[in-house]
Amino acid sequence: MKSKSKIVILISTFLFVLQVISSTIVHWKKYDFIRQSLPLFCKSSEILFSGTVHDPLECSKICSMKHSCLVSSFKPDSHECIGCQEFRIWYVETAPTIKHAIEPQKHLVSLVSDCKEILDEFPEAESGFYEIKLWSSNKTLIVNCDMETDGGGWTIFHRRLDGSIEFYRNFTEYENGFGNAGGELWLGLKYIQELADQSHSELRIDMTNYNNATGYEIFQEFKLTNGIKYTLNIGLRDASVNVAAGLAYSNSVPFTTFDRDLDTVGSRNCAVDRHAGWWHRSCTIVNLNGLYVPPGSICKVAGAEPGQCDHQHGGFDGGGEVKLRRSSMMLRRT
Ligand SMILES: [Ca+2]
Repeated sequence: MKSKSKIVILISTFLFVLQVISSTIVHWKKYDFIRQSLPLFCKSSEILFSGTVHDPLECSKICSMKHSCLVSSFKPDSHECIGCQEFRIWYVETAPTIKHAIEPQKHLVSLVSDCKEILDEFPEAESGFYEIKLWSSNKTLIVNCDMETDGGGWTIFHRRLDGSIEFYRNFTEYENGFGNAGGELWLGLKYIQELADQSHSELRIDMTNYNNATGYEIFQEFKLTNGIKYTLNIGLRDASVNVAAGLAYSNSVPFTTFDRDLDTVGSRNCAVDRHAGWWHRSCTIVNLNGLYVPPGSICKVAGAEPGQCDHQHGGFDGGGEVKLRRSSMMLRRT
């Protein structure tokens, strides 16, 4: 009897472990995700099933059993569960550092082309990190979407926060991008150009100085033209701006880096003078890619004259002499 009990216990244990393992496999197989407050993310035409279930695992299991179900979603407060036939949007994470958060989902393919499309389809979408697929190249990118400022739908392509990323880079780096969506970022000229080429877009730049005063400029048309010259084309400055940062001075100007001089100054390279790849004319008023200089630090790069600070991360009402703590640039289809 004893040995029979042992066998029963062993079999029961084995079955239990097997169930746990298979549950775990099922749980991850369909890349299910849990939403705390937002509506479940799949378009109504793509909903395969919906209903109330006990927990996310049950939701995932139902999806796993249906061949055409690509992703399931569970809402903890109402216990709603849906399965989608087509994966549309992957909401990544709102954490400031996203590297680990996005790793498990990297293989997922989403079909939204920018933050504006996300907001159009899901008006309650929150600011955060989303995977998008660019409309022409089909390149997938993780982008940071601002869904709050002035109605939201902004795709952020430039951001300075803390000086953690070096912005004195060559043309190839400016073309392909550097930094990351969760921190300091330059998305890349070729991607910015493609995003802006999708339709009419507006451009917004935001700045915060070291007194924590904020300012912004908006331009009604934004394009990067002339192929790999990435010439800045911005339309009229929106009347709602609250600072005159001076980006309009760079209008119709190609992008210059220290290894690719397209500015209008024959005797020198503005990217070297201003320590930044930028749309330098001769040279610039606002310098959002310049040297990050916290308060108390000396604004000094090799070759600069003593007291010369126009190579710093600067630009506010009145121009680049004002040090900036933060800045961002973003675009939105109109
Ligand atoms: Ca030059």
